[in-house]
Amino acid sequence: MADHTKTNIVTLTRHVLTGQYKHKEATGDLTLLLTAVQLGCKFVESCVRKAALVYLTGLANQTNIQGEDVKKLDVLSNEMFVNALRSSGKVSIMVSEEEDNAIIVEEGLRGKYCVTFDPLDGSSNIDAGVNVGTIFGIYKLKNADKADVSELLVPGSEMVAAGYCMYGSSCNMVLTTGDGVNGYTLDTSLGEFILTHPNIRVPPRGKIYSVNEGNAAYWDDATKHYFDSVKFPKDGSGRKPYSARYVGSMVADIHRTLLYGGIFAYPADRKTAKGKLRILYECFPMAMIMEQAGGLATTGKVRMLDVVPADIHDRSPIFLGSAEDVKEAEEYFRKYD
Ligand code: AHM
Ligand code: MG
Repeated sequence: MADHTKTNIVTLTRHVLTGQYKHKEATGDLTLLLTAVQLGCKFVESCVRKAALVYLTGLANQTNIQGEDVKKLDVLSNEMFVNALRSSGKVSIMVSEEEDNAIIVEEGLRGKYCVTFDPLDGSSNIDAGVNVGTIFGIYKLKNADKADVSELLVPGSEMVAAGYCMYGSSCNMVLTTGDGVNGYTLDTSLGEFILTHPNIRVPPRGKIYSVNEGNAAYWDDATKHYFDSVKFPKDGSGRKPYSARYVGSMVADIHRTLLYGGIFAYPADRKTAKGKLRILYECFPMAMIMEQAGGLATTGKVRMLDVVPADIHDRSPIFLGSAEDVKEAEEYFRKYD
């Protein structure tokens, strides 16, 4: 419930607009684009809350209680984002985890931005009520007339904004427009994201590691020795073993890492040469957020945001979180390369 005694609340839209006023050349287009992103997130939030009730979970083509076909939640979420972004008039190209090809917006509705997104990341967790999320990255087109997908095959450092929304015990949006990281919580009675976590900074070192340890049999030496080092600190090092936490939903694992510190990783292994996570709508946005919050993100060997994806669904190994923890992981890759 909204606190109706407070009359000067800072909404996400107000906050982003205030930031834009600092730039004389700002047109407000990014704010309008973010309004479309917010709408998509509010829609997904409302669907996730109702999922079990209206049989949105499980397989597509199920019928609901009225006998109507019900779309799977990730299909529905994708359609919502595509429609909201297209009709904003601010986007020319979209890349979604749910679509094999990039979506090129028809002429007349095109704007100067490209958006990459995973509308419902961690969707395999939905049936168990575990946190899921939406992840997005935003780029400014260099050549707005052409709307060429090659504009997205560039280093992640070219992004102008990135964020995620976590659908958990509350609905939290975390956003960076390249000037730090802020967190907003959805006030469902107002239907607005309210600034609740201004200027998030990831602690320089954490006490938690987060990785799917079920893949350990396939890890390379660097990955194996690094995680051994956090679990079995050397005698006399004065360090304690780290705690393990792994939700299996990237948004939830990153959100915890951002607030509490530590390291999250999805490494490459002998089964998956490039790891599992997709560069454009999983690795890059999270890497930008982590760096903007004072943390680091690496493939193990190079800065994540320096990677150039080979195609729109390309994957990369990733280690990100507290700066000191990530630097340590990189040392193991230098040592065992
Ligand atoms: P998805 O996009 O198919 O949902 O997969 C991405 C998810 C991430 O949220 C999470 O970090 C990872 O897959 C977990 O994978 P695993 O089950 O292999 O540990
Ligand atoms: Mg995903």
